[in-house]
Amino acid sequence: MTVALAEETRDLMARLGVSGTQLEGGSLLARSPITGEEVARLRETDEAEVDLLIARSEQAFLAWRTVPAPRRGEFVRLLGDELRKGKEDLGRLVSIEAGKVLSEGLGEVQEMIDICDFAVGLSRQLYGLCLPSERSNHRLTEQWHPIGPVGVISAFNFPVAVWSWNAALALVCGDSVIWKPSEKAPLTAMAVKSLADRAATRFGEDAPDGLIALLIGGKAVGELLVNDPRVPLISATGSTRMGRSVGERVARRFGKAILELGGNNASIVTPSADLDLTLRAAAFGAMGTAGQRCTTLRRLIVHEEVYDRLVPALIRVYAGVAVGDPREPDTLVGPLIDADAFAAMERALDAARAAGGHVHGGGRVDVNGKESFYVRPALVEMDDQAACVREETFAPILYVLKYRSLDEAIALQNAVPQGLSSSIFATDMREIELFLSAEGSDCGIANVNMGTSGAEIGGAFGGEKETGGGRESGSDSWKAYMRRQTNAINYGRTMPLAQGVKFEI
Ligand code: UN1
Repeated sequence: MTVALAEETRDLMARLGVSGTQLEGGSLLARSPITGEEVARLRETDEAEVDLLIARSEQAFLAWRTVPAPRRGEFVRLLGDELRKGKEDLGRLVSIEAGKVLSEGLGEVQEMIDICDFAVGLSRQLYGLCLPSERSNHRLTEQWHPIGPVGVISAFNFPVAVWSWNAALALVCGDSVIWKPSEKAPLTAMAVKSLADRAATRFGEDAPDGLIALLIGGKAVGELLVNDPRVPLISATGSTRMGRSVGERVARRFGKAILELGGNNASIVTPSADLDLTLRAAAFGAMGTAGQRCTTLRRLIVHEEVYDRLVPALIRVYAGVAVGDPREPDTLVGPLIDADAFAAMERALDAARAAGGHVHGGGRVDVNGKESFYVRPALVEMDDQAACVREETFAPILYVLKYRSLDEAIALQNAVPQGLSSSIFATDMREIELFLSAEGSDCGIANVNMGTSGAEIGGAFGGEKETGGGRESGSDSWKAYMRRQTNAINYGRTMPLAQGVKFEI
Protein backbone atom coordinates (compact mmCIF):
# COMPACT_ATOMS: atom_id res chain seq x y z
CA MET A 1 0.00 0.00 0.00
CA THR A 2 2.72 2.45 1.06
CA VAL A 3 4.77 2.13 -2.10
CA ALA A 4 1.72 1.98 -4.36
CA LEU A 5 0.39 5.41 -3.44
CA ALA A 6 3.74 7.20 -3.88
CA GLU A 7 4.24 5.39 -7.19
CA GLU A 8 0.79 6.24 -8.40
CA THR A 9 1.44 9.89 -7.53
CA ARG A 10 4.64 9.85 -9.58
CA ASP A 11 2.84 8.24 -12.52
CA LEU A 12 0.02 10.77 -12.42
CA MET A 13 2.45 13.66 -12.10
CA ALA A 14 4.53 12.34 -15.00
CA ARG A 15 1.43 12.10 -17.22
CA LEU A 16 0.52 15.66 -16.22
CA GLY A 17 4.03 16.77 -17.20
CA VAL A 18 5.88 16.97 -13.86
CA SER A 19 9.09 14.94 -13.83
CA GLY A 20 10.17 12.64 -11.02
CA THR A 21 13.21 14.79 -10.22
CA GLN A 22 10.89 17.64 -9.23
CA LEU A 23 9.37 15.38 -6.60
CA GLU A 24 12.46 14.54 -4.61
CA GLY A 25 15.27 16.06 -2.63
CA GLY A 26 13.41 19.05 -1.17
CA SER A 27 12.43 19.95 2.37
CA LEU A 28 8.65 20.19 1.96
CA LEU A 29 7.06 16.82 2.61
CA ALA A 30 3.96 16.15 0.54
CA ARG A 31 1.71 13.61 2.22
CA SER A 32 -1.50 11.95 1.17
CA PRO A 33 -4.19 12.00 3.87
CA ILE A 34 -5.44 8.68 2.46
CA THR A 35 -2.67 6.82 4.28
CA GLY A 36 -0.66 9.67 5.79
CA GLU A 37 2.37 8.52 3.83
CA GLU A 38 4.93 10.75 2.19
CA VAL A 39 4.45 10.87 -1.57
CA ALA A 40 7.04 13.52 -2.51
CA ARG A 41 9.66 15.91 -1.15
CA LEU A 42 9.50 19.27 -2.81
CA ARG A 43 11.93 22.09 -3.07
CA GLU A 44 10.61 25.30 -1.50
CA THR A 45 10.88 28.60 -3.32
CA ASP A 46 13.45 30.70 -1.47
CA GLU A 47 13.32 34.42 -0.88
CA ALA A 48 15.58 35.34 -3.81
CA GLU A 49 13.50 33.21 -6.17
CA VAL A 50 10.26 34.75 -4.92
CA ASP A 51 11.75 38.16 -5.67
CA LEU A 52 12.79 37.05 -9.14
CA LEU A 53 9.44 35.43 -9.92
CA ILE A 54 7.56 38.56 -8.87
CA ALA A 55 9.88 40.68 -11.05
CA ARG A 56 9.22 38.33 -13.99
CA SER A 57 5.53 38.44 -13.32
CA GLU A 58 5.62 42.21 -13.44
CA GLN A 59 7.39 42.05 -16.83
CA ALA A 60 4.90 39.47 -18.06
CA PHE A 61 2.05 41.74 -17.00
CA LEU A 62 3.45 44.65 -19.02
CA ALA A 63 3.33 42.51 -22.16
CA TRP A 64 0.10 40.62 -21.40
CA ARG A 65 -1.94 43.78 -20.81
CA THR A 66 -1.35 44.77 -24.44
CA VAL A 67 -2.64 41.47 -25.86
CA PRO A 68 -6.30 41.98 -26.91
CA ALA A 69 -8.69 40.54 -24.35
CA PRO A 70 -10.38 38.04 -26.73
CA ARG A 71 -6.91 36.74 -27.60
CA ARG A 72 -6.19 36.35 -23.89
CA GLY A 73 -9.45 34.41 -23.81
CA GLU A 74 -7.95 32.04 -26.38
CA PHE A 75 -5.15 31.24 -23.92
CA VAL A 76 -7.71 30.42 -21.23
CA ARG A 77 -9.60 28.29 -23.77
CA LEU A 78 -6.43 26.27 -24.33
CA LEU A 79 -5.96 25.96 -20.57
CA GLY A 80 -9.51 24.60 -20.34
CA ASP A 81 -8.69 22.21 -23.18
CA GLU A 82 -5.61 20.90 -21.32
CA LEU A 83 -7.76 20.48 -18.20
CA ARG A 84 -10.31 18.51 -20.19
CA LYS A 85 -7.56 16.21 -21.44
CA GLY A 86 -6.02 15.87 -17.98
CA LYS A 87 -9.30 15.62 -16.07
CA GLU A 88 -9.08 11.95 -15.06
CA ASP A 89 -5.46 12.19 -13.91
CA LEU A 90 -5.79 15.53 -12.17
CA GLY A 91 -9.06 14.50 -10.50
CA ARG A 92 -7.37 11.42 -9.10
CA LEU A 93 -4.42 13.50 -7.94
CA VAL A 94 -6.84 15.84 -6.12
CA SER A 95 -8.21 12.75 -4.37
CA ILE A 96 -4.73 11.62 -3.39
CA GLU A 97 -3.64 15.02 -2.17
CA ALA A 98 -6.81 16.32 -0.50
CA GLY A 99 -8.43 12.97 0.36
CA LYS A 100 -11.60 13.68 -1.60
CA VAL A 101 -13.73 10.87 -2.95
CA LEU A 102 -13.15 10.39 -6.67
CA SER A 103 -16.37 12.02 -7.89
CA GLU A 104 -15.45 15.13 -5.91
CA GLY A 105 -11.89 15.09 -7.23
CA LEU A 106 -13.27 14.97 -10.78
CA GLY A 107 -15.90 17.57 -9.85
CA GLU A 108 -13.17 19.92 -8.77
CA VAL A 109 -11.51 19.68 -12.19
CA GLN A 110 -14.89 20.14 -13.87
CA GLU A 111 -15.28 23.35 -11.86
CA MET A 112 -11.96 24.51 -13.37
CA ILE A 113 -13.11 23.69 -16.88
CA ASP A 114 -16.38 25.53 -16.29
CA ILE A 115 -14.69 28.72 -15.11
CA CYS A 116 -12.35 28.59 -18.10
CA ASP A 117 -15.38 28.43 -20.41
CA PHE A 118 -16.96 31.29 -18.49
CA ALA A 119 -13.78 33.37 -18.76
CA VAL A 120 -13.47 32.76 -22.51
CA GLY A 121 -16.92 34.31 -23.00
CA LEU A 122 -16.06 37.05 -20.56
CA SER A 123 -13.00 38.00 -22.58
CA ARG A 124 -15.34 39.65 -25.08
CA GLN A 125 -17.54 41.22 -22.40
CA LEU A 126 -15.32 43.32 -20.14
CA TYR A 127 -17.81 46.13 -20.53
CA GLY A 128 -17.52 49.65 -19.23
CA LEU A 129 -20.45 52.05 -18.97
CA CYS A 130 -21.35 55.12 -20.94
CA LEU A 131 -22.81 57.72 -18.57
CA PRO A 132 -24.82 60.88 -19.23
CA SER A 133 -22.67 63.96 -18.79
CA GLU A 134 -24.19 67.09 -17.24
CA ARG A 135 -22.10 69.26 -19.59
CA SER A 136 -22.87 69.90 -23.26
CA ASN A 137 -20.52 68.36 -25.83
CA HIS A 138 -19.09 66.06 -23.19
CA ARG A 139 -19.03 62.33 -23.01
CA LEU A 140 -18.57 60.40 -19.76
CA THR A 141 -17.50 56.78 -19.89
CA GLU A 142 -15.73 54.26 -17.78
CA GLN A 143 -13.38 51.55 -18.87
CA TRP A 144 -11.63 48.66 -17.17
CA HIS A 145 -7.88 48.15 -17.39
CA PRO A 146 -5.68 45.26 -16.24
CA ILE A 147 -4.47 45.82 -12.69
CA GLY A 148 -1.10 44.03 -12.46
CA PRO A 149 0.24 40.77 -11.08
CA VAL A 150 -2.42 39.03 -8.97
CA GLY A 151 -1.32 36.95 -5.99
CA VAL A 152 -3.50 33.90 -5.35
CA ILE A 153 -3.23 32.05 -2.05
CA SER A 154 -5.27 28.85 -2.09
CA ALA A 155 -6.28 26.34 0.58
CA PHE A 156 -5.84 22.57 0.72
CA ASN A 157 -9.53 21.71 0.47
CA PHE A 158 -10.07 23.05 -3.05
CA PRO A 159 -6.43 22.95 -4.04
CA VAL A 160 -6.92 23.79 -7.71
CA ALA A 161 -10.52 24.93 -8.36
CA VAL A 162 -10.32 28.07 -6.27
CA TRP A 163 -7.07 29.03 -8.00
CA SER A 164 -8.79 28.63 -11.35
CA TRP A 165 -11.71 30.89 -10.34
CA ASN A 166 -9.13 33.59 -9.74
CA ALA A 167 -6.65 32.79 -12.48
CA ALA A 168 -9.09 32.34 -15.37
CA LEU A 169 -10.62 35.74 -14.65
CA ALA A 170 -7.31 37.46 -13.94
CA LEU A 171 -5.81 36.14 -17.19
CA VAL A 172 -8.60 37.36 -19.44
CA CYS A 173 -8.54 40.65 -17.54
CA GLY A 174 -4.91 41.08 -18.63
CA ASP A 175 -3.20 40.28 -15.35
CA SER A 176 -0.34 37.93 -14.64
CA VAL A 177 -0.81 35.41 -11.81
CA ILE A 178 1.43 34.38 -8.92
CA TRP A 179 0.14 31.32 -7.09
CA LYS A 180 1.02 30.26 -3.56
CA PRO A 181 -0.88 27.01 -2.96
CA SER A 182 -1.35 25.52 0.50
CA GLU A 183 1.76 23.70 1.73
CA LYS A 184 -0.66 20.81 2.36
CA ALA A 185 -1.52 20.62 -1.35
CA PRO A 186 1.42 21.63 -3.57
CA LEU A 187 1.34 18.66 -5.97
CA THR A 188 -1.92 19.43 -7.73
CA ALA A 189 -0.69 23.02 -8.10
CA MET A 190 2.49 21.81 -9.80
CA ALA A 191 0.42 19.64 -12.11
CA VAL A 192 -1.87 22.52 -13.04
CA LYS A 193 1.12 24.79 -13.63
CA SER A 194 2.45 22.17 -16.03
CA LEU A 195 -0.89 22.06 -17.88
CA ALA A 196 -0.84 25.86 -18.07
CA ASP A 197 2.69 25.67 -19.55
CA ARG A 198 1.38 23.28 -22.20
CA ALA A 199 -1.38 25.76 -23.01
CA ALA A 200 1.21 28.55 -23.23
CA THR A 201 3.32 26.53 -25.66
CA ARG A 202 0.30 25.94 -27.86
CA PHE A 203 -0.65 29.61 -27.62
CA GLY A 204 2.70 30.80 -28.87
CA GLU A 205 4.92 33.77 -28.15
CA ASP A 206 2.10 36.12 -27.13
CA ALA A 207 2.09 34.32 -23.77
CA PRO A 208 5.03 35.96 -21.99
CA ASP A 209 7.43 34.05 -19.78
CA GLY A 210 6.36 34.24 -16.16
CA LEU A 211 2.69 34.81 -16.95
CA ILE A 212 1.82 32.20 -14.33
CA ALA A 213 4.29 31.77 -11.48
CA LEU A 214 4.18 29.15 -8.74
CA LEU A 215 5.63 29.64 -5.26
CA ILE A 216 6.05 26.49 -3.19
CA GLY A 217 6.25 26.78 0.57
CA GLY A 218 4.48 27.77 3.74
CA LYS A 219 3.51 30.91 5.57
CA ALA A 220 6.87 32.70 5.12
CA VAL A 221 6.63 32.40 1.32
CA GLY A 222 3.04 33.61 1.42
CA GLU A 223 4.04 36.64 3.46
CA LEU A 224 6.67 37.66 0.93
CA LEU A 225 3.95 37.72 -1.70
CA VAL A 226 1.42 39.49 0.50
CA ASN A 227 3.86 42.24 1.54
CA ASP A 228 5.17 42.96 -1.96
CA PRO A 229 4.03 46.33 -3.36
CA ARG A 230 4.53 45.04 -6.92
CA VAL A 231 1.44 42.86 -6.40
CA PRO A 232 -1.59 45.17 -6.33
CA LEU A 233 -4.17 42.46 -5.66
CA ILE A 234 -4.06 39.48 -3.33
CA SER A 235 -6.85 36.91 -3.41
CA ALA A 236 -6.65 34.64 -0.38
CA THR A 237 -8.74 31.65 0.64
CA GLY A 238 -8.38 30.04 4.05
CA SER A 239 -9.03 30.61 7.73
CA THR A 240 -10.27 33.86 9.20
CA ARG A 241 -7.03 34.10 11.15
CA MET A 242 -4.96 33.90 7.98
CA GLY A 243 -7.29 36.34 6.21
CA ARG A 244 -7.09 38.90 8.98
CA SER A 245 -3.31 38.90 8.73
CA VAL A 246 -3.36 39.06 4.91
CA GLY A 247 -6.03 41.78 4.87
CA GLU A 248 -4.12 43.94 7.34
CA ARG A 249 -0.81 43.59 5.53
CA VAL A 250 -2.30 44.33 2.12
CA ALA A 251 -4.31 47.30 3.43
CA ARG A 252 -1.20 48.78 5.04
CA ARG A 253 0.39 49.11 1.60
CA PHE A 254 -2.92 50.18 -0.04
CA GLY A 255 -3.16 47.00 -2.04
CA LYS A 256 -6.49 45.33 -2.74
CA ALA A 257 -7.59 42.03 -1.26
CA ILE A 258 -10.23 39.47 -2.13
CA LEU A 259 -10.76 37.41 1.01
CA GLU A 260 -12.70 34.16 1.08
CA LEU A 261 -12.43 32.96 4.65
CA GLY A 262 -14.33 30.91 7.18
CA GLY A 263 -17.94 29.86 6.89
CA ASN A 264 -20.36 28.73 9.58
CA ASN A 265 -23.18 27.84 7.29
CA ALA A 266 -26.69 27.08 8.45
CA SER A 267 -29.84 25.63 6.96
CA ILE A 268 -33.27 26.40 8.38
CA VAL A 269 -35.85 23.62 8.12
CA THR A 270 -39.38 25.01 8.33
CA PRO A 271 -42.65 23.12 8.95
CA SER A 272 -43.44 23.31 5.21
CA ALA A 273 -40.16 21.64 4.17
CA ASP A 274 -39.97 18.55 1.95
CA LEU A 275 -38.23 16.42 4.58
CA ASP A 276 -37.01 13.71 2.24
CA LEU A 277 -35.21 16.26 0.10
CA THR A 278 -33.95 18.04 3.23
CA LEU A 279 -32.48 14.82 4.58
CA ARG A 280 -30.48 14.17 1.40
CA ALA A 281 -29.31 17.75 1.05
CA ALA A 282 -28.27 18.04 4.68
CA ALA A 283 -26.34 14.75 4.52
CA PHE A 284 -24.28 15.88 1.54
CA GLY A 285 -23.88 19.41 2.86
CA ALA A 286 -22.62 18.35 6.27
CA MET A 287 -20.67 15.15 5.52
CA GLY A 288 -19.48 15.67 1.93
CA THR A 289 -15.72 16.34 1.60
CA ALA A 290 -15.56 15.13 5.24
CA GLY A 291 -16.88 18.52 6.37
CA GLN A 292 -13.87 20.31 4.89
CA ARG A 293 -15.50 22.82 2.57
CA CYS A 294 -15.83 26.45 3.49
CA THR A 295 -19.46 25.98 2.44
CA THR A 296 -20.01 22.84 4.55
CA LEU A 297 -23.31 22.76 6.42
CA ARG A 298 -22.37 23.26 10.08
CA ARG A 299 -25.68 24.21 11.70
CA LEU A 300 -29.16 22.80 11.10
CA ILE A 301 -31.91 24.94 12.62
CA VAL A 302 -35.06 22.82 12.71
CA HIS A 303 -38.63 23.83 13.57
CA GLU A 304 -39.96 21.99 16.61
CA GLU A 305 -42.90 20.56 14.61
CA VAL A 306 -40.66 18.62 12.23
CA TYR A 307 -37.67 18.01 14.52
CA ASP A 308 -38.74 14.51 15.59
CA ARG A 309 -39.38 13.44 12.02
CA LEU A 310 -36.15 14.76 10.56
CA VAL A 311 -33.44 14.53 13.20
CA PRO A 312 -33.72 10.81 14.16
CA ALA A 313 -33.68 9.94 10.44
CA LEU A 314 -30.55 12.05 9.96
CA ILE A 315 -28.89 10.39 12.96
CA ARG A 316 -29.54 7.02 11.27
CA VAL A 317 -27.95 8.27 8.04
CA TYR A 318 -24.93 9.45 10.05
CA ALA A 319 -24.58 6.04 11.68
CA GLY A 320 -24.64 4.26 8.32
CA VAL A 321 -22.63 6.55 6.04
CA ALA A 322 -19.64 4.85 4.40
CA VAL A 323 -16.41 6.26 5.82
CA GLY A 324 -13.36 4.90 4.06
CA ASP A 325 -10.57 5.11 1.55
CA PRO A 326 -11.72 7.77 -0.95
CA ARG A 327 -10.45 5.64 -3.85
CA GLU A 328 -13.12 3.03 -3.10
CA PRO A 329 -16.24 3.63 -5.20
CA ASP A 330 -18.68 3.22 -2.30
CA THR A 331 -16.96 5.66 0.05
CA LEU A 332 -18.83 8.87 0.78
CA VAL A 333 -16.62 10.30 3.54
CA GLY A 334 -12.85 10.25 3.13
CA PRO A 335 -10.14 11.28 5.60
CA LEU A 336 -9.46 14.53 7.40
CA ILE A 337 -6.41 16.31 6.04
CA ASP A 338 -4.14 15.62 9.02
CA ALA A 339 -3.69 15.06 12.76
CA ASP A 340 -4.32 18.73 13.58
CA ALA A 341 -7.73 18.56 11.91
CA PHE A 342 -8.61 15.52 13.99
CA ALA A 343 -7.44 17.22 17.20
CA ALA A 344 -9.57 20.28 16.37
CA MET A 345 -12.61 18.04 15.85
CA GLU A 346 -12.03 16.31 19.20
CA ARG A 347 -11.67 19.66 20.98
CA ALA A 348 -14.90 20.95 19.43
CA LEU A 349 -16.82 17.82 20.43
CA ASP A 350 -15.49 18.06 24.02
CA ALA A 351 -16.58 21.69 24.15
CA ALA A 352 -20.01 20.76 22.77
CA ARG A 353 -20.44 18.06 25.44
CA ALA A 354 -19.36 20.51 28.14
CA ALA A 355 -21.98 22.94 26.83
CA GLY A 356 -24.68 20.27 27.25
CA GLY A 357 -24.68 18.99 23.67
CA HIS A 358 -25.78 15.43 22.84
CA VAL A 359 -23.16 13.99 20.48
CA HIS A 360 -24.09 11.24 17.99
CA GLY A 361 -21.15 9.70 16.14
CA GLY A 362 -17.67 11.18 16.03
CA GLY A 363 -14.47 9.35 16.91
CA ARG A 364 -11.65 7.90 14.88
CA VAL A 365 -12.07 5.02 12.43
CA ASP A 366 -9.10 2.87 11.46
CA VAL A 367 -9.13 2.65 7.67
CA ASN A 368 -5.48 2.84 6.59
CA GLY A 369 -3.46 2.78 9.80
CA LYS A 370 -2.41 5.29 12.37
CA GLU A 371 -0.86 7.93 10.11
CA SER A 372 -4.23 8.74 8.53
CA PHE A 373 -7.23 10.37 10.23
CA TYR A 374 -10.64 9.02 9.34
CA VAL A 375 -13.60 9.89 11.55
CA ARG A 376 -17.25 9.10 11.88
CA PRO A 377 -19.11 12.35 11.15
CA ALA A 378 -20.76 13.79 14.27
CA LEU A 379 -24.25 15.21 14.70
CA VAL A 380 -24.64 17.21 17.90
CA GLU A 381 -28.03 18.19 19.33
CA MET A 382 -27.63 21.50 21.13
CA ASP A 383 -30.05 23.41 23.36
CA ASP A 384 -28.58 26.73 22.34
CA GLN A 385 -25.96 28.28 20.13
CA ALA A 386 -23.02 27.89 22.53
CA ALA A 387 -19.57 29.35 21.82
CA CYS A 388 -18.35 26.14 20.10
CA VAL A 389 -21.26 26.39 17.63
CA ARG A 390 -20.35 29.94 16.69
CA GLU A 391 -16.84 28.87 15.67
CA GLU A 392 -15.88 27.15 12.44
CA THR A 393 -14.29 23.75 13.02
CA PHE A 394 -13.04 22.34 9.71
CA ALA A 395 -14.40 18.82 10.28
CA PRO A 396 -17.68 16.94 9.84
CA ILE A 397 -19.63 18.23 12.85
CA LEU A 398 -23.25 19.25 12.39
CA TYR A 399 -24.86 21.14 15.28
CA VAL A 400 -28.64 20.79 15.38
CA LEU A 401 -30.80 23.44 17.05
CA LYS A 402 -34.57 23.63 17.56
CA TYR A 403 -36.65 26.76 16.88
CA ARG A 404 -40.25 27.97 17.24
CA SER A 405 -40.62 31.08 15.03
CA LEU A 406 -38.95 31.89 11.72
CA ASP A 407 -37.74 35.22 13.10
CA GLU A 408 -35.96 33.32 15.87
CA ALA A 409 -34.44 30.91 13.32
CA ILE A 410 -33.17 33.75 11.13
CA ALA A 411 -31.72 35.50 14.20
CA LEU A 412 -29.89 32.29 15.14
CA GLN A 413 -28.66 31.80 11.59
CA ASN A 414 -27.22 35.34 11.55
CA ALA A 415 -25.80 35.31 15.10
CA VAL A 416 -22.35 34.01 14.13
CA PRO A 417 -19.27 35.99 13.08
CA GLN A 418 -19.11 34.35 9.65
CA GLY A 419 -21.41 35.04 6.66
CA LEU A 420 -20.66 32.75 3.74
CA SER A 421 -23.55 30.43 2.88
CA SER A 422 -27.03 29.63 4.12
CA SER A 423 -30.22 27.92 3.01
CA ILE A 424 -33.86 27.36 3.83
CA PHE A 425 -35.92 24.24 3.31
CA ALA A 426 -39.52 25.32 2.79
CA THR A 427 -42.39 25.20 0.32
CA ASP A 428 -44.26 28.14 1.85
CA MET A 429 -43.53 31.13 -0.33
CA ARG A 430 -43.75 33.59 2.58
CA GLU A 431 -41.10 31.74 4.56
CA ILE A 432 -38.83 31.55 1.53
CA GLU A 433 -39.17 35.20 0.57
CA LEU A 434 -38.64 36.42 4.15
CA PHE A 435 -35.43 34.37 4.32
CA LEU A 436 -34.23 35.93 1.05
CA SER A 437 -35.28 39.48 2.00
CA ALA A 438 -33.20 42.25 3.56
CA GLU A 439 -34.43 40.99 6.96
CA GLY A 440 -33.40 37.45 6.14
CA SER A 441 -30.06 35.69 5.74
CA ASP A 442 -27.03 37.97 6.08
CA CYS A 443 -24.81 35.66 4.00
CA GLY A 444 -23.21 36.05 0.57
CA ILE A 445 -25.05 32.91 -0.54
CA ALA A 446 -28.67 32.11 0.38
CA ASN A 447 -30.18 29.00 -1.20
CA VAL A 448 -33.66 27.51 -1.24
CA ASN A 449 -34.38 23.79 -0.95
CA MET A 450 -30.75 22.86 -1.31
CA GLY A 451 -27.73 22.70 0.94
CA THR A 452 -25.16 25.39 1.61
CA SER A 453 -22.33 23.85 -0.43
CA GLY A 454 -21.77 22.97 -4.06
CA ALA A 455 -22.13 26.40 -5.64
CA GLU A 456 -21.98 26.71 -9.43
CA ILE A 457 -19.26 28.90 -10.94
CA GLY A 458 -21.76 31.23 -12.66
CA GLY A 459 -22.67 33.08 -9.48
CA ALA A 460 -20.45 35.39 -7.42
CA PHE A 461 -18.89 33.34 -4.62
CA GLY A 462 -18.02 34.76 -1.22
CA GLY A 463 -19.51 36.09 1.98
CA GLU A 464 -19.88 38.82 4.52
CA LYS A 465 -18.51 39.61 8.00
CA GLU A 466 -15.53 37.44 8.98
CA THR A 467 -15.83 35.55 5.68
CA GLY A 468 -14.01 38.57 4.30
CA GLY A 469 -16.40 40.26 1.88
CA GLY A 470 -14.65 39.24 -1.35
CA ARG A 471 -16.40 37.79 -4.40
CA GLU A 472 -14.81 35.37 -6.83
CA SER A 473 -15.92 33.30 -9.82
CA GLY A 474 -19.04 34.30 -11.74
CA SER A 475 -21.37 37.30 -12.17
CA ASP A 476 -19.34 40.53 -12.22
CA SER A 477 -16.57 39.32 -9.88
CA TRP A 478 -14.12 40.02 -12.72
CA LYS A 479 -14.23 43.72 -11.86
CA ALA A 480 -12.04 43.09 -8.80
CA TYR A 481 -9.24 41.95 -11.13
CA MET A 482 -9.19 45.22 -13.06
CA ARG A 483 -8.85 48.89 -12.31
CA ARG A 484 -11.71 51.20 -13.21
CA GLN A 485 -11.02 54.41 -15.06
CA THR A 486 -13.56 57.19 -15.54
CA ASN A 487 -13.09 59.22 -18.72
CA ALA A 488 -14.71 62.63 -19.21
CA ILE A 489 -14.21 63.82 -22.78
CA ASN A 490 -14.89 67.35 -23.98
CA TYR A 491 -15.48 67.40 -27.74
CA GLY A 492 -16.73 70.99 -27.84
CA ARG A 493 -14.93 74.33 -28.13
CA THR A 494 -15.93 75.77 -24.78
CA MET A 495 -14.94 74.66 -21.32
CA PRO A 496 -17.99 74.43 -19.06
CA LEU A 497 -17.17 73.33 -15.52
CA ALA A 498 -19.20 70.79 -13.62
CA GLN A 499 -21.64 71.97 -10.95
CA GLY A 500 -21.94 75.28 -12.85
CA VAL A 501 -18.70 76.60 -11.36
CA LYS A 502 -17.34 79.75 -13.08
CA PHE A 503 -13.62 80.45 -13.51
CA GLU A 504 -13.23 83.11 -16.23
CA ILE A 505 -9.67 84.22 -16.96
C1 UN1 B 1 -14.21 26.20 -0.63
O1 UN1 B 1 -14.52 25.32 0.17
O2 UN1 B 1 -13.24 26.99 -0.40
O3 UN1 B 1 -19.54 25.79 -3.25
C2 UN1 B 1 -14.87 26.41 -1.94
C3 UN1 B 1 -18.77 24.84 -3.05
C4 UN1 B 1 -17.60 24.66 -3.97
C5 UN1 B 1 -16.49 25.57 -3.59
C6 UN1 B 1 -16.07 25.54 -2.17
N1 UN1 B 1 -18.02 24.94 -5.33
O4 UN1 B 1 -18.92 24.05 -2.13
